[in-house]
Amino acid sequence: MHDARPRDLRALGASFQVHGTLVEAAPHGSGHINETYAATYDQAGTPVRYIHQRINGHVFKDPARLMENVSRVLGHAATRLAGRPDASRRTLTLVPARDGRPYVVDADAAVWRTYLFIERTRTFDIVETPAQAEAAARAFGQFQSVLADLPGERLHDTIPDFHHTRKRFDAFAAAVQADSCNRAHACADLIAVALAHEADTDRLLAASAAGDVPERVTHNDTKINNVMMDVATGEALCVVDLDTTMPGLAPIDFGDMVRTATNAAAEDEPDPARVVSRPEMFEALVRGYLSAAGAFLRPTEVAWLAFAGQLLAFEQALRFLGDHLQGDVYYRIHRPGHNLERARAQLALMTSIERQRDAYEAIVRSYS
Ligand code: ADP
Ligand code: GN1
Ligand code: MG
Repeated sequence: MHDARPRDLRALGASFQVHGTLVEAAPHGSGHINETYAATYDQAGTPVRYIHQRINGHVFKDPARLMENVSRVLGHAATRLAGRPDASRRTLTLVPARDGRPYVVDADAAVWRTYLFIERTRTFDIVETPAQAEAAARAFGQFQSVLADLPGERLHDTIPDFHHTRKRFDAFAAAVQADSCNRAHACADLIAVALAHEADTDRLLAASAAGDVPERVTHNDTKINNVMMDVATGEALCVVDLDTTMPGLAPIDFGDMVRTATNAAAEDEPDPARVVSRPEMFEALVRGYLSAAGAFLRPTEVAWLAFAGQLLAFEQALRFLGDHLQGDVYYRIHRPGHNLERARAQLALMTSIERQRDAYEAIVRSYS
């Protein structure tokens, strides 16, 4: 659930170890889950920006454990980057609360955190060039590589079964059955397409159960706007949105890159005819990802890269359409029917990738 109440960012900011006085604060980015604000502080005459972010407590049931994960992951990344030029733009940096904790709990029991604002970067909702796709995929691959030797216990599952496609499918089928908002009739065509693809739900899970695709620490939300690109050099500098960084499967991370970076149109493009998966972007993703992850991936994981995008577009369609049927309780929407449009676009994307499967398999083979 998203409420639209005004936030007291001045009081909130004062509870973190931020110097100076708040000059302005405004909503930032296009994420669907958290509330993100860019806030400018006057620090002895210099404007300095921070990100204040309210964690969505409806989606993340245990924000304190989530922050434990994020702190561990960022601590490890910072150790790896120590001494590198521009290190503080290459990873998120948490600003502690006045009491030393990595977050603050507000009067509504919501959890907030603060990051240094990574300046002179931008994110893309639609990738413009293969070089951008390659750079982003390399960054996500490097992120997995850094986390391969994360010390300590297994990370917490911040959302259990987040990419368990069978459970996603079953939840979707239950939402169709319940039809609690009486919306199923008007989207029967999309429901039929989704239900017809049931066989896809178990394929990667079976490979995982068989031991071909091992559990790793993965990002789990490798949407292309979760990587910040350097405005001057085009380099993919920093991976953000670490709320779902937890145990997962490498092909899932690659699949969400394919879903978001190969699409020629927006994730919520209203005209499905404009939604196509671009093979030149797919090839760039394979090149970039394998340049960083090729060293640790097994051939049995690489074998799933061509199918992964189709699977993630399918999973996302189930999630968007399920949310539409349940009355838009999960994703922030900007207009009535928004989740329905998103679902229609994701099913079009799934079909586009499915049609190009042979070509995508050949591309993966040529790099492995
Ligand atoms: P959500 O879970 O809602 O997607 P994100 O953590 O991805 O939230 O943040 C939303 C957007 O805010 C990102 O896509 C990015 O554009 C921007 N952003 C996040 N963290 C920073 C940061 N430290 N510096 C600059 N911009 C950021
Ligand atoms: C959400 O937080 P954001 O907007 O980067 C969602 C992802 C979906 C994505 C679809 C925690 O990502 O799983 O793939 O929307 N995050 C969560 O755009 O559910
Ligand atoms: Mg995000």
